Amino acid sequence: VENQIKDILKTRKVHLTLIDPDEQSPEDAVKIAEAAIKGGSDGIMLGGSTVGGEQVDATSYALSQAIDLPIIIFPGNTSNISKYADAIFFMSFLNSNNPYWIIGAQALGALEVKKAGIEAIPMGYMVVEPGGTVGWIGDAKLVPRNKPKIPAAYLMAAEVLGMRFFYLEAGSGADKHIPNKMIAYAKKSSENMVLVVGGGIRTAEDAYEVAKSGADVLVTGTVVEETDDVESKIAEIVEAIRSASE
Ligand code: 1GP
Repeated sequence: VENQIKDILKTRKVHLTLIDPDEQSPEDAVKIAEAAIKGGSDGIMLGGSTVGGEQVDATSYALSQAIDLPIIIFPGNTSNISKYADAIFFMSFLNSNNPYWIIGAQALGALEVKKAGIEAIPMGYMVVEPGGTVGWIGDAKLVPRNKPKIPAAYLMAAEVLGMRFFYLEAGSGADKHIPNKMIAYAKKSSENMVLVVGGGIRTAEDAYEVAKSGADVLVTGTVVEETDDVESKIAEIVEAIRSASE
């Protein structure tokens, strides 16, 4: 999955659709995923701050039967592991005040990830104001929006520690996406890290700005929950990302 993403990045930026298995049945998640893929999304991320393992497993299974594009778990906790997914973002919540989210959950989950036999992609995860549910649950020391250089420092540390992806998160449903300047500093701080940006990307304009500022991978979740026409909404966002890739 990592190589697949990196291959696409040679020519253009990537869009991933985040589905929270807590929000709908596995059958409905399949419908959303199929529509998002028709709209041009490059893969499906599965996760949420409060979702349980059974729902993640059942939705991963249903998706694995129906779609060919990567299914990537975006774990909210140690129970969010499924052998039916293709990969897991194995993340450390770098700006949490609680060591559980930095390394404790990872230690508790590592054996299950190995047993599931899915690809683990090492990722630094950083939550910026407003931070939403994940900021609250994860005891985050939220990055102030007017301090654009802070995530760049963490990204460089993550790279030196051997991580290959870095996720800048504003929180699901945030009223504003990550500030453009913050994305730009993070992107400039490393040539090799894959920069993932999510939270609050709702319109084609948002997506264009985030992509132009330097995001490699853009994640949207809330938009598919808010629209009746997933395919057109994702197509609009994907088109903006593609035009920012040129
Ligand atoms: C949340 O970054 C993702 O973890 C997506 O956020 O729901 O605001 O698109 P949205």
